[in-house]
Amino acid sequence: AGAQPAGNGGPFPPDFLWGCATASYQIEGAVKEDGRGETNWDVFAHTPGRVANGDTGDVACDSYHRYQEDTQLLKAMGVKAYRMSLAWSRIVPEGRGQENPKGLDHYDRVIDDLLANGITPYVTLFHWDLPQALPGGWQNRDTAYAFADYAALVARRLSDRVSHFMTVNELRCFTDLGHMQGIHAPGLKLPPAQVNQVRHHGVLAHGLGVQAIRAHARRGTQVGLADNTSFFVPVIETEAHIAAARKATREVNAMFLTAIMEGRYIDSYLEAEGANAPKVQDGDMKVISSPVDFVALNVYTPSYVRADDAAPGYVVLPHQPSSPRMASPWLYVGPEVAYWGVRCVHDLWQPKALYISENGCSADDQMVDGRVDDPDRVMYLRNYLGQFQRATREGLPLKGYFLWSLMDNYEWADGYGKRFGVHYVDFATLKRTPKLSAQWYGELIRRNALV
Ligand code: GBH
Repeated sequence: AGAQPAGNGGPFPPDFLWGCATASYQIEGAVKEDGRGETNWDVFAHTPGRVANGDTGDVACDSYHRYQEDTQLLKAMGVKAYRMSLAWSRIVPEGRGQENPKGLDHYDRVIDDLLANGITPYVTLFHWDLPQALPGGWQNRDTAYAFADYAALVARRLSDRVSHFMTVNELRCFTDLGHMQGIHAPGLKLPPAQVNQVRHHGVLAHGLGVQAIRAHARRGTQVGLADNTSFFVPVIETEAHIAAARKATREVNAMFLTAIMEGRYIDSYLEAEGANAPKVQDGDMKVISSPVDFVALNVYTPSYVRADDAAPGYVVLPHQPSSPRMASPWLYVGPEVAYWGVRCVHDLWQPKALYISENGCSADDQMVDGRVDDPDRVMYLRNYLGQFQRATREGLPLKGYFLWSLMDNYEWADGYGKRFGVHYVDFATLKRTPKLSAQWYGELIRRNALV
């Protein structure tokens, strides 16, 4: 296999873990059921003008009631693992304090159903649906401690059956999109110092979460995070350009993955932020860099870089008007990012294991005569998977892949207008229909090879 050129197909490692991913607010619905507390996304989605078409997650895919059907969709594709998130506010409705037994009972049932069908759950503790009752949300340092208490509770209850936890999903999204750009909940546009503080609370929550899981979960439980690191592709594969991609990866992610892996805010970040740098308490950086068992990456859009003689030694190249994109305007296509994302994270920090916690795309899927043919998605997945395969061939410790997403769902500020699923969901009837890509993914899993 070593002699095969990258991206030309062939087998994956024998124990490669094939999965699909979803997130609680995007699929569950049932927002007022069984004692679930309100979240920041309930409030945001119900605020006029915030989400395309006024869409909310009130019903979503109704997976709260249809989870058994979802398990069967996974099973039909031969998927071995399911990355799901828990709604914090079902388990602790006010974010801290009183727990809600019905919330944990629900996730007990979901997890038992997956296990009974031979599917391994990978559980994300926080995928953006923050209990609204937490005062100040992520602007308040206390939220990080509340998260740790919730993580401890989940670990005690579920770690007899769940062996892989991810603390948070995509630090940059719930911090910056929510508090700087204002396009996600809670919809704020804060000044830089406050944004940096929110980011600090985010990485602190991750670190406290890692410690809580270690302290309360069954021994051997694996813990990491799902990060949408900004990834860089060297335009030309020479040492100088590769070094530029590595440096860009380290510096652009300084407030997130770099801090987590290195236990400090690197000089370039502190210098750039100056007086706006986060206020850090004694011991914070040690907590933030609590050792993780794996790093999981959400890989979508590429950025291309080239080496440069002037500081900082790299130039991030803007996308061109001609750059190919999928159905979401932000979703540029650049399959090499799949290889270079994994490679740069490995070169910089050597995490023990890497996963792809999300990869997939939106496409203009249409149901015609009861079928949904989505050759664009198949094209996209085949190309990205060829590049992940290159990483495995070169011996990088990439252990598994979670396709985003099992089914069309609530795409945050885009509402139901952007479809990422390998199953089509008719949001009027909530009927799920496998797209051609689901059949393709099932065949890939069956052969454990790109075909
Ligand atoms: C991931 O976000 C999320 O984890 C997942 O929940 C989501 O459904 C999936 O990917 C697909 O988006 O409107 O141009 O300003 C990926 C990160 C966050 C990138 C929202 C695009 C909007 C950019 N995405 N962001 S824009």
